[in-house]
Amino acid sequence: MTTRAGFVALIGEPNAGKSTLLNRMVGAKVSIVTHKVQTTRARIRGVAMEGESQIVFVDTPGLFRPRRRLDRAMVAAAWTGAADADVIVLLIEAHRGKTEGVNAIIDTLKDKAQGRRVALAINKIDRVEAPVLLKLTEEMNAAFPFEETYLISAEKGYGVADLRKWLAGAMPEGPWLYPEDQIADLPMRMIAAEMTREKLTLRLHQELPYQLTVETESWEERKDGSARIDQVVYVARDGHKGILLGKGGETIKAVSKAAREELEDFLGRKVHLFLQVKVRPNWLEEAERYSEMGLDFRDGN
Ligand SMILES: Nc1nc2c(ncn2[C@@H]2O[C@H](COP(=O)(O)OP(=O)(O)OP(=O)(O)O)[C@@H](O)[C@H]2O)c(=O)[nH]1
Ligand SMILES: [Mg+2]
Repeated sequence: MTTRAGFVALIGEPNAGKSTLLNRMVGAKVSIVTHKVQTTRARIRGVAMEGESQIVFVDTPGLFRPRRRLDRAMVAAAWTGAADADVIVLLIEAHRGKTEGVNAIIDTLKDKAQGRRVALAINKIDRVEAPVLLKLTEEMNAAFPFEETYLISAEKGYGVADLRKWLAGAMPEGPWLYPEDQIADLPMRMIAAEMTREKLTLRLHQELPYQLTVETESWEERKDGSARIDQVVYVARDGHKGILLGKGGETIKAVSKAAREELEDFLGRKVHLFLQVKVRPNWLEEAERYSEMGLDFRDGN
């Protein structure tokens, strides 16, 4: 039996649907998804099996022009993910087409993709008519020599099986990298923190989701089979703490309930989740916050 195994980096602009695609490929929600840009902050790996191939998908933060240290560290993490991969899949949005942001990514790809196989996935095809796709496929392939182009809807599942089959064949021969039944390569405490950050991002407006971070402080297994999880939400300002708590604490309560329900689903058992909000004016400049997120602090320089 010839087994294959390798890494596939999913790159693209923020909101392209990278995390949605990773989750679909893996068959479980291991990477958080929101309708807002810059949801994913670090490289998140999900493992999928296809025949004798093991495909390790690497979800990456969206590529954009970074302003803050955190943004720079995120963008650096995305390009490192691409550099380490056997195959790179560039995701773009069908309805937005070949944007300035996509052009900038293609320019960098020309430098960084040397010798690596690169495929294009035009995502969200459920949002456009067929002729748009034809034109976009031509335009994109004129700009970069993609080995393959797939038209997909990560959300609805269209075209995903074909992409997966091609990727399986494109993986180098070699032993599997993870046990066959493993789907993610992320500590549970971090998945749990991400779930809470997703619920916060969905509920809070404007800049606030970008000004906070969530960390799991302790995880205690209880005799009755349940888990007690304590998390801290770091915010930069007093005012943000007030908004997060909401009137009579109703916002944080709702977030906590939604996160707990998802965690219970994921773990298949009861969870007691406790959230504490701490004001930490300088958290965006603290190395420890970055390592907790799985980012390299120095990349932000
Ligand atoms: N209509 C449609 N929406 C999609 C599709 N795939 C993803 N979405 C939506 O697009 C939004 C962004 O999806 P994500 O998976 O979070 O995108 P991302 O590329 O990981 O974004 P960042 O982590 O911010 O870089 C979410 O609201 C998804 O539900 C699709 O095929 N069709
Ligand atoms: Mg994402």
